Amino acid sequence: MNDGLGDWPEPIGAYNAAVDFVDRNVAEGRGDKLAFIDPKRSLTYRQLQARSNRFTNALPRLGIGRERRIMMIMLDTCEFPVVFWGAIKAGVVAIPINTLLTLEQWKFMIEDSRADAVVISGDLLARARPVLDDISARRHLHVIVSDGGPGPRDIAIDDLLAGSSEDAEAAPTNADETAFWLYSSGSTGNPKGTRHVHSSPYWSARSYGLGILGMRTEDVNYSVAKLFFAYGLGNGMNFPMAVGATTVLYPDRVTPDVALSIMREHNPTVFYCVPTLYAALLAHPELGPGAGSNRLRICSSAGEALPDDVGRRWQEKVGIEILDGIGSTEMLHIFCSNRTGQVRYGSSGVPLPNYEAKIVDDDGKVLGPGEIGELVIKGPTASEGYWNQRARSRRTFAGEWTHTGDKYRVDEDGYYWCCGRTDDMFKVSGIWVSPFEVESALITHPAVLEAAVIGREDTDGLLKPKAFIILKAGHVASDKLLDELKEHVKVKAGMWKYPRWVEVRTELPKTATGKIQRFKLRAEDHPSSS
Ligand code: 3UK
Repeated sequence: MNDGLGDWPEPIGAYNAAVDFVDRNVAEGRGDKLAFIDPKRSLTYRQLQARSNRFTNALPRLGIGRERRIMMIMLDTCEFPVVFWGAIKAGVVAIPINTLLTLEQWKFMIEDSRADAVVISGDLLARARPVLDDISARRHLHVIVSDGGPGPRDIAIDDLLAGSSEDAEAAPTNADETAFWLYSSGSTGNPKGTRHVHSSPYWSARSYGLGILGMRTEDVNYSVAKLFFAYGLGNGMNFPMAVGATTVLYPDRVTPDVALSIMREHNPTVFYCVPTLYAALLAHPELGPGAGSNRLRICSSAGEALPDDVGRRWQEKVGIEILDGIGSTEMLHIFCSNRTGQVRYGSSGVPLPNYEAKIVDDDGKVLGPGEIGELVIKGPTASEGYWNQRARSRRTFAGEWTHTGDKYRVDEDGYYWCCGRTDDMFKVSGIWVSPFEVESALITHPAVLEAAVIGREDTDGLLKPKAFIILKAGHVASDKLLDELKEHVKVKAGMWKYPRWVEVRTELPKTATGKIQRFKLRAEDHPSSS
């Protein structure tokens, strides 16, 4: 390997990621180092190894063998890495999913993946119960409950682990074998089970964790992005565990107050955040040097473009640069990033070591500096494809090159600049919003006839949903009704998806075939940027 990142042996052939990320830390003398801290407990690397080994041993007892799948609907606590690495060591595929999704989405994912078990945090159990019961009525599904009280037919994780040995043999997996999936959502159709192989955490930790962050054993990591997101998974597990560092986990919703109190209590050295929360922290009266930590050395941002003004103001107030980088579920983590001392705010930086980028037009022709086209990426962490979605896999994973669906340009110095999406999707707080989804939720309200949704910049330059609606006859626009519509979307589609602005119209721009022309609404909304 001549990427200049040291001699961590490359995974080729026989390789199990859990042996590399868990066992190696104990074998190299870091068994007593703290791996994870949550508000209720902590785990050293030795304790993590023992407890995850128990989980590895428990799976065959439940009839869950190699290459089968388990779903994780889990909040960020010490139990998350136990289940994730325990499954991977057994050669069982772990599928962490977003704990904030609707019941229909959870149901789709459990059915689509054909998971044999769902491991769920106690606090989420009551909400998930109808879906778990519905599926259990039709086929066998183990429900394993972590951090909380199981129902009569569920398995308490402590009971499951109590009957297992602390020593486990790793399944003799291959570096190219599927280790875990992450569900990726697109503009149309259902979420896609994005399959990642055992060697991908290694390459991501090597290229971003070591290459960009310079992760060290002494580092203390805090990521506001949860472990079920690819961004959080790398931040909170792969990078620290690659070198035996420590991660602070927080299971509940993060507000600026919560983030600052975690910074003060744990003094992380590495902080990973998303643009919306960087902006919200900047508006917090108590934000000061180190953002409350007395040893903060580096800040990472991803999920959506970091507005340059947010980056500059943060650096001025906190004293540490923000390294914006672009990643995706398909590429597992960040593949193009700014670097310490060479930051260009507003850009996504340059490709990571071990990655290549190019900008192409619709015919696949490579474009030169300054020209806008689609960003495509070549790198060792690309997913090996979507589960049971051949047409979409072939479109996204074209040989060695992965299509991002993002419009970019590259400048003369090789920095990449984000210019929007190739479709109508946009991100709010780093999480995808499909206009179609919000529109669908709006029109289920009795007062709404039609709806069109676009992303619109708020005062911090971050995108939020804006809805244009046509009311049904007999309904009149009032502040009360508009507030009611916002609440309606929160319940139907998800908290972060509700329209921050609702404009009432008498007609909406459409094509001859009746497709809403959102680009026309965007152009009206930002005449200068269209
Ligand atoms: C957008 C960005 C501009 C871009 C992710 C870090 O966000 C992640 O994965 P997703 O699958 O979404 C991927 C899409 O999000 N995006 C992400 N980061 C940036 N756009 N600047 C950025 N810095 O449209 C991309 O195609 O949810 C982020 C690590 C792992 C990830 N999965």
